[in-house]
Amino acid sequence: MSAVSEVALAPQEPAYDVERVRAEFPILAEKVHGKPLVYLDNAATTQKPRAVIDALRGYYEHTNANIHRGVHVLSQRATEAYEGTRERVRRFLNAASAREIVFTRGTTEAINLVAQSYGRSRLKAGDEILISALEHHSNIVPWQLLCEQVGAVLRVVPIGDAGELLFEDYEKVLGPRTRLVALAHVSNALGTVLPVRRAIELAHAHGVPVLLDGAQAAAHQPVDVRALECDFYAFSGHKIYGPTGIGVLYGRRGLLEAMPPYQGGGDMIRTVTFEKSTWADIPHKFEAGTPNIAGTIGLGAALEFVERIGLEAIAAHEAGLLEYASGRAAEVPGLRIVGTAPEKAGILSFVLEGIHPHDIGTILDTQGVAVRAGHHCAMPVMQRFHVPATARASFALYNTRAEVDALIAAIDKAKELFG
Ligand code: 7TS
Repeated sequence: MSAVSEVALAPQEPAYDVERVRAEFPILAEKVHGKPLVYLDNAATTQKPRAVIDALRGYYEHTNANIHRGVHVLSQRATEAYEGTRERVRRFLNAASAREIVFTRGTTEAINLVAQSYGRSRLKAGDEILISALEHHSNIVPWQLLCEQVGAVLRVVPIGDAGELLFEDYEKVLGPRTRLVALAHVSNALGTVLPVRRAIELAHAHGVPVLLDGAQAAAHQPVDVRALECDFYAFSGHKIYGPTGIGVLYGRRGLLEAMPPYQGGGDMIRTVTFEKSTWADIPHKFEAGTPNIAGTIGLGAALEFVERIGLEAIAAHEAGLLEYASGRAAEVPGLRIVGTAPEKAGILSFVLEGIHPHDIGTILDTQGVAVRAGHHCAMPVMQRFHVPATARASFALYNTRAEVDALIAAIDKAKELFG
């Protein structure tokens, strides 16, 4: 067969089949207050596909054992599955080596690890850590703790009225005392996608390493740590259709090797005597104690699931939803969208004139629509926009335009009730 006819006979790339995707998530069939569940709180956590639920069940039914220590079959199976997931994460992030992948409890623990290991061993009084004004608390507070411990200074790059990073200010704040830059890849409160590639380039020109908080990015766009050239990248399993209690820290090999352990205990040592202990190689040096083995295997299943659908396709689907939702929301009198940066991920934060966001959240719930209402663990963002809180709809690969319509109908209902 000639190459030409092969192309001609190749099946059409199937369009994104959201109903098929939805069928993989048992929870989406739930009713809430007698109404079909419309789950739009995906930035808080995502629902789990059958593949992940089955992987967890399969692990406990056929594999369960501790890893890295048993000579018996189950322990070998568990170790293979655990380390196999590390390799899968490496591929997912396009890291150079599986040794650069550290399993943590989540994004929060990954950032604390970098602050306490890298930061505490390298930063001194007067050194500066640079973050942005749109960070989640977990990319603020660990640095504040570090600053208290070593006398370093936290510098904050402001954001504009659309929720965009003010890059000129970033260039100004980045200075001779900057020792580390820590930025969200995507803002959880506003949806802003930060210009991280440019930010990294500039930081590196100053010899400053960069940590990216990828909690809101990893499930919604392809992430390539080598193309980004970031030094650390953190994300959470539960926001990418995997279990809670498992997350990832990617760190450049040279940096991780030079860093002291974060926690001490079993599995992270090479030798122990009462006088002195020595450490295992990376990444085990950073994985003290029995890890979340089941969660890791569940994360592996989640990444496989996401890769099967494809992050490009997911990103396109969610961009379509955001565009549709933003258009519909703009038509609602009294509704103000908070976060209108030109580069946005599928997050729609809003306030309604005369109705507190918590009341919006409660009324939406009565209609089966789950959103988050509050400060989204980003209090400085609320202060920046002079709101106590926002209501936030956040989209995932299984959401539909009909669900956006349900959201808008529920908002109309809230307005009706509050007159
Ligand atoms: N960074 C960002 C940008 C986040 O959105 C979150 C969680 C975290 C870090 C922390 O992740 P964890 O898995 O370690 O808790 N964000 C949210 C949210 O927006 N609503 O609930 C949790």
